[in-house]
Amino acid sequence: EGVERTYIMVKPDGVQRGLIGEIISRFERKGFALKGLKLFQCPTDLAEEHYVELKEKPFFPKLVKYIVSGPVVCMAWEGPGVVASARKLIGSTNPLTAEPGTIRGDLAIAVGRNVVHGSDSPDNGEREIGIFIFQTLWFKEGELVEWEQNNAPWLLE
Ligand code: YYY
Ligand code: MG
Repeated sequence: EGVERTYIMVKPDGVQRGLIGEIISRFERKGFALKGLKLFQCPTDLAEEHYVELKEKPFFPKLVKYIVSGPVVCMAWEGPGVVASARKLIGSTNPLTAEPGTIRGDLAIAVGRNVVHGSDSPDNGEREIGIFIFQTLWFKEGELVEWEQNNAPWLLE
């Protein structure tokens, strides 16, 4: 059993607006460990599977169209409590009510253009990263890197 992991994604608007570095930097500076990273053009079936829990929502078709509208940056981040902490760094779903200091609060104005995704539970973190044997989602076998950053003793007691 490993430490907690979350799936973070710079959405197409974040990529187009030149915010990739800014968004990665928020998680990097916090001290979490990057275990996977790629620029990726998401196909429709994968976007639908990623957001399967929202399938019945009226905004679902529009959401899927948005996610496949351009490349995204897929990331797996690891660390203690990383799922909930990343959600805090990201801010609430609607950027207009997201707190200043959060990614969405600082960088976006529309719920349908909220620049970044973060898993909402550790189970969804694993589901979205895609480590399950009979299911892959955003990452395939071999795409995650097993490594220890040498700053760990300066971040973890
Ligand atoms: O986890 P989070 O991204 O903060 O929100 P979700 O409730 O999971 O919805 C996923 C995604 O759907 C959201 O980031 C924007 C979009 N969306 C929307 O377009 N309109 C809504 N009323 C709610 C969500
Ligand atoms: Mg969500």
